[in-house]
Amino acid sequence: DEQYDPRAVQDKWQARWAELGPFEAAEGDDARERRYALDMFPYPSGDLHMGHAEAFAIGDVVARYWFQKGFNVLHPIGWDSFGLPAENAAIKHGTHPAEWTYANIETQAASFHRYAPSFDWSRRLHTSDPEYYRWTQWLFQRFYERGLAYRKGGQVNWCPNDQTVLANEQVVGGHCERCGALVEKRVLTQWYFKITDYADRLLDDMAQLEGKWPERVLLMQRNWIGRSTGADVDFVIEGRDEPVTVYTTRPDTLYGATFMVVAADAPLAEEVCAPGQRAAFEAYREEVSRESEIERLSTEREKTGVFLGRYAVNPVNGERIPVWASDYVLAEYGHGAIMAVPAHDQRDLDFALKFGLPVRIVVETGEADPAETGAATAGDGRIVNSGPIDGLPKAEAITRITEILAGKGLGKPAVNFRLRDWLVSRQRFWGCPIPIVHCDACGEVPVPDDQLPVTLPDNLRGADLAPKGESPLSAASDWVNVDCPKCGGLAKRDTDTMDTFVDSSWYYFRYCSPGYTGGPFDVERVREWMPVDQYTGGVEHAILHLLYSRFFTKVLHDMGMVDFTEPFTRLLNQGQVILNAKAMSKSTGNLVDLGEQIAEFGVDVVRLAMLFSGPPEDDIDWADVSPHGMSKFLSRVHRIATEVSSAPGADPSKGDPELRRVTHRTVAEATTLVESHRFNVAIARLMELVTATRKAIDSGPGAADPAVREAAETIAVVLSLFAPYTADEAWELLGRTAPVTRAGWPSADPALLVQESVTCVVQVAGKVRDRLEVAPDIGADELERLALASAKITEALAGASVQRVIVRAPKIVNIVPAR
Ligand code: ANZ
Ligand code: ZN
Repeated sequence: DEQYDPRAVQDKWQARWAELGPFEAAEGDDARERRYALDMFPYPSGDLHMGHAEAFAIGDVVARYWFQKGFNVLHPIGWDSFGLPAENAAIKHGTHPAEWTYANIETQAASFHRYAPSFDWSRRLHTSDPEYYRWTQWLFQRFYERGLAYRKGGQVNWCPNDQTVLANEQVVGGHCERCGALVEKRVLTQWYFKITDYADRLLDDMAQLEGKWPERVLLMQRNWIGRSTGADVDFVIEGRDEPVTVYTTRPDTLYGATFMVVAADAPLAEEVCAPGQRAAFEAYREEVSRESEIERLSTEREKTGVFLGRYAVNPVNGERIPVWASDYVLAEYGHGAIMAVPAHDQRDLDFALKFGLPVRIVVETGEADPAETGAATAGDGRIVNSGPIDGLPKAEAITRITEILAGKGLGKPAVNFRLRDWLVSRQRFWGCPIPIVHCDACGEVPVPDDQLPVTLPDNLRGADLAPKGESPLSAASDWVNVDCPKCGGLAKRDTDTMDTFVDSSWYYFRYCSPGYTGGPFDVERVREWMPVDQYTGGVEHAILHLLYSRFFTKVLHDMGMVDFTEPFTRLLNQGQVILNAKAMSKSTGNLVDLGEQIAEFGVDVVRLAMLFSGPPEDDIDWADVSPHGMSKFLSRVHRIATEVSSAPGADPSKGDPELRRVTHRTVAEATTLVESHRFNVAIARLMELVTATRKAIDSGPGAADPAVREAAETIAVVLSLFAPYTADEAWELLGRTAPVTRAGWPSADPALLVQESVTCVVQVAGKVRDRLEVAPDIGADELERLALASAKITEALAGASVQRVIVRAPKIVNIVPAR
C-alpha cells in the first residue's frame, strides 16, 4: 500500500498554475460580483515564518472560497519594505538597505509561490519603490495643503538605541516598541499628522464596524482615542490676571475641590509659581524631567509635589485653595491643570493625605470616610455641602452645575481626547523622504507634484547610515542643497523620512490600480473594488496600522477621492503560532522553521495543520499539532481519487442515497462553517465525508457507484480551500480539467438534507431517562404518547402520577410527576 507524498506534486502544480493564472482579478466589464480579500502585507525580514504561514493560510481560505463561489476576486500581495531592520543590516554589512530589502523580498516571494496562496501576482508592489513612494509623497502634499501635516516643536519620545523619535503609539509601557529600549523625552521640531481633527469620526464611525471587527479591537481603538466628556472650569489665581482653566469629568464635585494641581512640566507651572517658591519648584521640576512616563502614571508610586506659593479662587463658593505642582498631572492632557477633589478621586486623595490637605465629602455614597480609609468614593449618590446642587444625583448635578457656570461665564461643557497628533518624521535613512524644502526666504516649500518623487540618494551606505541623532540624509550635501522651488534661491531639503506606518496606511488602495500614473490610485477602480471585504492579519496591529488606515480613508473621503469612510468591512485577527507556550516572535527566535516543516511534510500538510488546530483567532501550539495525521488524511483523499471508477458526468441521482446524504450535508455545513470562519470544524466534516466514502467503496455500493464519484469530487473541491496541491491532483485523477479552484462551489440538494430520524430526549423531573429515535416532523401529541409508553419512563415514574408534560418536538419531552 503506497503512501501518497504531498510533496511530490508541488512542483508539477506550481508550474501548471503559473501557466493557467487562475487567480487574476478581472477588470472592466465582468458580470461577476466582486470580492476584495486582503492580507496584511509582510515586512521583508528574512524568509517567511510560521506566523506568516498561519495568517496567509487563513486569508487564503477566504479568497479561495470566493473563487469557488464564482466571484471576481482581488487577492493581492506586496511588501512593506521601508524600515529600520534593513538600515541596521546595511550598517552592519557596509551595504545599502535596498540590497538586503530586495534580496529578502525575492526569498519571501519564492516561498510564497511554494506556499501557494491564491495571489494575483500582477499587482505586486513594494512601498520602497520610487513609483510607490512618489504617491506617498503626493499624499503628504495633500495633507499639508489641508493643514493636516504640520511641524511643531515640543517634547517627543526618543529611542536612545534607534536614535530616532517614536510616535506615542510606538511606545509600549515606556519602552520602544521595536527594540525595547527605555524611551526618553527630547525637545525637537517634528512633523505631525493632525489625526486629532478626526478623533470624533474615528470613534463614531466604529458603529459601522460593530459585529464585523473583533470586539476587542474596537475596544482598544475606543480606549486609545479616549473620548471623555465633562466641563472646563475657570479659577481666578490671586495676583495673576488670567484665570486658570481646568478640565473635569466631575463638575458635580466642584464644592469638594480643596486644592489645585498644575503639571510640573507645563509652562503654566512656571508662570504661576510665586517668587518665594521658585527654587523649590525648579528643583522638583528637574526631578520630574528624569522620570519615565510609566513612573509618572503609576498609581502604586508615592505622590510627589511642591506648593507653588499661590492661591486659586473656587468660582462657585469663593473659597481660596492652594495651587501645587505635581507629576501626576500631565502637561499634554486637558489644560495641564486640575481641581483636586480628594474625597472622590483616588490620586487626589493620595496627594492630600501625603501633604496634609483637606478632604471634603460632597457626594454621599454610603461608604466610609475617605480621609479615614484612604479610599476615595467614586460612586453615585446625593450631592451634599454644595449649595444650589445639594440633594441632586450625580448626572443631574453635572448638568445643573455646568449650566450655572456657563450662565456666569465661568465654565462650559468640554470634550477631551487621549489621542494625540501622529508624529510622522523619523531621523532615519530607509524611509520615504519628506517632500519639503526649507528656504530662508520662503520658509517651508512643498516640492511640486511634477518634481516627485524626491528619491533617496543611492551613494550612502554602511557607516554613512549609522544613527547620529539627526537624519543620515543630512550628510548627503549634494542631495540636501537644492534650489528653492518657489524663489530659486539656495534652500535645503527636509532630511527626515516618514514613519513606515504612513506607507502602509494606503497600500490597499494602490492594489486596485497598481501601475497607475495619474495619482495614488484610479478613483474608478477603487470605487469598483473597495472597501475591502475581508482583512486578515495580526492583532498587534489593532491600534496603530488600523487606526492610521481609517484616518487616511477619511481624509481621502474628504478630498472626494473615495465614497466610503471605512476601508475594511470585516477584520479577522489570527492567533499566534507558539511552541510549548512560547511565542515565536522575533525576540524568542523562530523556534520552528517554516522551510523545514515544508521540506519535511509538504505545503498541504502545513496548511491543513494550521487550519485544523483550532479556531483561527486562537493561538496554535505547534507542539500539539499532528502533521502525520494530516498527511494520512491527504493519503486517504488521494487513494479515493485513484479508485473511483465511474466516468465524469455520471448521474449522481442513480447513486447510493446514504452516501449522497452525507455528501450533501457536508456541503451544507462546510458552506456555513467557512463563511463563519470555523475552518477547523469544516475540515473535521470533510474528514467524516472521506470516512463515509471509504466505507462506501469497501463495504457499500463500491467504487463504480455515481454517488462515490459525487463524494470524491466534492472532497476535491472543498479540500481546495485548505490543501490546494492535493486537491488539484485528486481533481485530475478524477478525470476533470484543472484547476480545481475554478470548479465552482457545490450546492446542497435540500431533499437530501432531510434527516431520517432525530434523537428525542425524554426527561422525568429534569433528569434524562430515555432517548427515542423519531421522525424529524413528528407531532407533539404523537411524541407525548411515545414518551409515556416507554418502559424506562414508567420505571422512572415509580407509580407517581403525571402532573404535566412539556413537549418540544422533535427533541425534548419533559415529564413533571405529581408530588
Ligand atoms: C475633578 C475630579 C473629581 C475628577 C473626581 C475626577 C474625579 P479622563 O476621564 O481621563 O478624561 N484630569 C484632568 N486633566 C488632567 C491632566 N492633565 N492630568 C491628569 N489628570 C487630569 O479624566 C478626567 C479627570 O482627570 C478630570 O476630572 C481630572 O480630575 C483629571 F471625583 O476633576 B477630575
Ligand atoms: Zn524660497
